[in-house]
Amino acid sequence: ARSKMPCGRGALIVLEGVDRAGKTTQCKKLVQALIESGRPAEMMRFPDRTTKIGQLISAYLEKKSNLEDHTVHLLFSANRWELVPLMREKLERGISLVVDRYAFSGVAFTSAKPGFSLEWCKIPDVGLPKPDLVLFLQLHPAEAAQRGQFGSERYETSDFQKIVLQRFEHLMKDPSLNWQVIDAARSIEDLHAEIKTHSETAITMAKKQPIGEL
Ligand code: T5A
Ligand code: NA
Repeated sequence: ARSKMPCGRGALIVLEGVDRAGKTTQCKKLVQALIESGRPAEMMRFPDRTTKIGQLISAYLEKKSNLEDHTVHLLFSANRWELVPLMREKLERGISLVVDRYAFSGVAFTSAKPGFSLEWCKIPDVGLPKPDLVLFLQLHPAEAAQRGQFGSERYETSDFQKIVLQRFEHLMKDPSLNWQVIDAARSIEDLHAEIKTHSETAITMAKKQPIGEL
């Protein structure tokens, strides 16, 4: 019988960063490059706006609906949990997942609101598959501003984004996670080269280890 995991499991690679740091651009390029080099890979993004929960979140972000702050935090987490069976299945089949935002965005954004502690914000995501690599695309707010005006979605104000960045900087101190900070002020190609190198290392390492938990 054929082995279920002929070449080991895939790696869970997460891209995080402030708005307009280039996460989506880099996720797409990374998946393409990994596939071209013979490493099976797929992209995912959170929030995944296509599910029923994702549609509630999308309406909230578009300001078409209002949701209580704790409630929307739990919906963002539920949106990750509902994808966990699919994520595990793909990882176990040897497919690496390149994920555009994950639990760290969840914690950074909600804890930037008044009255929310980092500790409370982390709890709903405890037990999610643990990323093998978290790439943080670091971009100064002034540089981000040069990439166009803020959109009309919720959270797209520079004051809020500054607090979000502080929360991310705190999360990056967690030594149990493999954070790599990438200077996102450089060209798309320069960023891509660095991201690809880190990802190839993570994919090699992940083959020898079980999937961890947050
Ligand atoms: N959220 C999310 C929560 O509150 N809780 C949660 O749990 C989660 C998961 C989702 C919102 O929800 C919040 C966070 C967010 O507020 P989204 O749909 O992920 O938002 O956000 P988007 O608006 O799609 O993405 P961003 O604004 O964050 O942008 P990206 O993906 O970082 O950047 P990208 O690649 O789209 O590029 C932005 C622009 O810059 C250019 C691109 O061409 C594009 O025009 N660019 C560059 N320009 C110069 N140099 C480079 N190196 C460049 N790279 C890209
Ligand atoms: Na994006």
